[in-house]
Amino acid sequence: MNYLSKSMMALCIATCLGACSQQEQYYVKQAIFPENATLEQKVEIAAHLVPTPQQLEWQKMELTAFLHFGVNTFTGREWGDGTEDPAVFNPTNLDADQWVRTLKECGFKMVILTAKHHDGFCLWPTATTKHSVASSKWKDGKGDVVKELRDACTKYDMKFGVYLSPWDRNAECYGDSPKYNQFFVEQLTELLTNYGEVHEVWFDGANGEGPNGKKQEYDWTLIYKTIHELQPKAVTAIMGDDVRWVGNESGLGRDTEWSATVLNPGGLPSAEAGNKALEINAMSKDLGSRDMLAKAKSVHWYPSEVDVSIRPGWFYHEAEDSKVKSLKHMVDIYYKSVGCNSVLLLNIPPDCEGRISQADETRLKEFAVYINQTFSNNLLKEGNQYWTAKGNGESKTYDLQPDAIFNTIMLQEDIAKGQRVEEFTVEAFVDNTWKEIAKGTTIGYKKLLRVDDLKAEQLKVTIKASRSNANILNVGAFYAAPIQNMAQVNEWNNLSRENWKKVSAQPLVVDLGKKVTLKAFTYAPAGQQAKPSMAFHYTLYISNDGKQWKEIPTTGEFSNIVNNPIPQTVQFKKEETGRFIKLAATTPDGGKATVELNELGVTVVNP
Ligand code: FUL
Repeated sequence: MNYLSKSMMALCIATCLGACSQQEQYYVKQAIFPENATLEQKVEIAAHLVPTPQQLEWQKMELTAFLHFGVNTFTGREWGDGTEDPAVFNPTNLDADQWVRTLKECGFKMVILTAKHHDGFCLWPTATTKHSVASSKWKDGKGDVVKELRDACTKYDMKFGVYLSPWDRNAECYGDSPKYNQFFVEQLTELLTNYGEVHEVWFDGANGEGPNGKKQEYDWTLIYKTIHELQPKAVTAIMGDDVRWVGNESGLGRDTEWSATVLNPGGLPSAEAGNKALEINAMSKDLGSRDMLAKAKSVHWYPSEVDVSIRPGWFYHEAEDSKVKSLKHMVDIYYKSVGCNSVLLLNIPPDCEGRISQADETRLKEFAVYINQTFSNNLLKEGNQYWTAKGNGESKTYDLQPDAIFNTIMLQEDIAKGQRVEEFTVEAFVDNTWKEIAKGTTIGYKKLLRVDDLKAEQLKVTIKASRSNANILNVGAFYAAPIQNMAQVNEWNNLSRENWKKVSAQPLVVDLGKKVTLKAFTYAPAGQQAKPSMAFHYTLYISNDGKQWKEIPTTGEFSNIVNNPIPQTVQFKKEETGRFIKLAATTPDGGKATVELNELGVTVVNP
């Protein structure tokens, strides 16, 4: 059976999911509307469109990681032109174990590597071209980055994906369509046969050859058939037909984000024609409203993936070490991706050594701690009671933990039964009255809403409009601590933290980015809140090279910090010069204290 006839079968699958008295018809992945279907019929079909098991599993991952690595890492470019000498690829200390270990610790569930970017250089020793690691100096041409990553993923039980750029600026046959299709499918076959299970195959849509460049007609039918035969459980992304590009590289999902969308997925000419007729593409604002359903001939489960880099570029460039996104920016991205019915695909590019750089690792860890701390404590009682709501204004009330302050609301639909909610409100019971505190349109897999800090007895969720009954899986209320802007310069820190690097956590060693003359330093517990891991007794050291340390004479104690955790500034007896500082501190109980970069300030001469 060929791939197309298999997918046609998927259309006809009718199932009863969960406990239902009446047989309901569900459509897996796509449904073609009957001719002359009314809008109501189309809406009913869209409401019963469900993901494939692998699309559902993919959505639940929430956090996935991209690794852009290749010749660009060494040339400083973002797009190589294919003329690069393979000898430039020479990581001095490639450590795939460190990549995956770090990502695992930070909550990521899958890693996708640029096995080949637009420059055509292959990170595995392919038989299809000499333009690969086999011609590089790295490991005398005997290395295989894809294998090293695969082995680390197996070790850490991490899902594994490959990015294989359809656009190839090195391959001579690129543009000779049948020849290149064969070449590309051979590359794909190597990747999908020699490296165990592959969970996501990522095909970029970029092609910058321009009007006078080579025009390649891709054989998407053959490409998809190859994937379905070799890795039937993999999802295919972007030019693939399981996972949709959100439409920007800034980390921004839509407030109204439908996974049941009228965008025709994949690269087949029929899909392109369908989208042209609807005048839409992945960047369009509206991909699933009733207006769009009215115009469309079909509806597709094609959920959004938000791809964004932790740095300005996709590849590592040393000059961008100081431009790693701030914690605040990363958390905003989390709310606008995972919190907007999308999966976040965050790019963390390995450096010239072949490691995740210190600056990125530090930020990832801060991000993971923040997300864990925020979402590990649901302040709502019994938020996980399954609720089937009629979309005509039906409400459900939830009790909050007494005295709990919250500022984030989470709503989740049971998307195994489709995405249905079109409009909802959230009210809080404060001072004996119900007050609307949030409202929105779609929910989907997960919706996160920010509200002002609030203490309330109860929350009420109302489903004002829904396509068929809404299936609410989970509701939550959480407290997200305020985040200080790392770059912030204020009265207790006059040296921008943009160029700081955390060299070690315990004791806290900080590279201030340049040699400075210090007059004072400040410890400011985050959120001005006491916690058991905070610093109480300490010794402060200074150094020019991070190796030879000089102790700075101080009182050695943050007095009364537990009862009054406000910023404490320690003036030095005389000015001290250096680039590194080390704070070795113990907690009020005598354990090792943890001080974060944003809890430390310095007062320097001529900042
Ligand atoms: C883009 C590419 O051109 C970038 O280099 C990067 O790979 C990004 C994820 O997709 O379209």
